[in-house]
Amino acid sequence: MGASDHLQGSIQILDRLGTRRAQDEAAERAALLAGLRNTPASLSPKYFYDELGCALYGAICRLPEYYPTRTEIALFQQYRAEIAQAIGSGKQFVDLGAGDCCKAESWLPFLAPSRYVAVDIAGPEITRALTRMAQEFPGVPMLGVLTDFSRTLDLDEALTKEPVTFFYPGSSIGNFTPDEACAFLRQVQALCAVRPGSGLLIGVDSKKDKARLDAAYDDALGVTAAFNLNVLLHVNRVLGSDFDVRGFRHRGFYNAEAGRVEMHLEATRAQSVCLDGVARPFAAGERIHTENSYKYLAEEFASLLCSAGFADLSHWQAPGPDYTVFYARP
Ligand code: AVJ
Repeated sequence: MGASDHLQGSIQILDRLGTRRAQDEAAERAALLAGLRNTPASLSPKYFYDELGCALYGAICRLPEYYPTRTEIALFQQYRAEIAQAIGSGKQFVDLGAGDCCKAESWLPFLAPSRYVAVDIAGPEITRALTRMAQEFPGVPMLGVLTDFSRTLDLDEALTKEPVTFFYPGSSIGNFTPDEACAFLRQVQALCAVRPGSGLLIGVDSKKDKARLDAAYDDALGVTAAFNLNVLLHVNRVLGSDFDVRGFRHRGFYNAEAGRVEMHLEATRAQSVCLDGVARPFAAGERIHTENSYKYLAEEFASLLCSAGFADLSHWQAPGPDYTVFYARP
């Protein structure tokens, strides 16, 4: 354990982010700056998840227009026993992007895992959530891993040699391009392959009617707009920049040709932002691309899983089909 790792009752937190940030904070900052100076400007959706961003994402999941979360919850409820039987019990349960751990919470009684490993980029949220989980499941050892797995999933040393169930719900895989998603799934497959009895439980949102996707990412209450705009407040803290939130507006829409929802922040007027001492002018209407959320037909995602080396697939689908849950084994 490093200096920043600490014990909290039966909970252990591995702060990979602290270690990593200390090592290449400059590289992270440089990548963020480079994206913002680019034309078109862009930034990584990982910057959404500061404290306020996590709360706003929780609110998005309760919006009438944002169907993915409740559709996935309904699928899990309907097929819980069947899915649990396919997975088996007593394995390590690794929650990728665990957030508030609410989705995993409903699985633990059915999977009786040997340990629960919550992986996330948001430190305060995961620490709070694991404290709650430890009280609810006193017999299950809890490990929190603070890390950014968008590039590499270096979990090998955090895992034991026992079989592992990876849990990647919410269609978060959609934040990767299909090529990146394939590379990420290959890493999961490799961790599974050396631990016989392992697999991946993953939820994937489907391509569908543009009007429904547009509404899901541009809701009437403006919660998604606040979630998107909040990234500027986070970036200001990270970079010491002076983005004016009122100088930008939210855009969220389905790009059917690209098979993805896109979110952008659009300058409402010409303005200049000071980025690391250098002015970055924005023309009126110029956009910062903040997120892609790729959507997959079940057959498209099945072939992506196969390209990543998963050979044994089971799936469960919500009517529409709006959403698919896969259990994939090497
Ligand atoms: C957390 C990546 C699954 O893409 O639907 C919600 C994030 N962005 N509304 C998604 C999000 C805007 C969400 N994921």
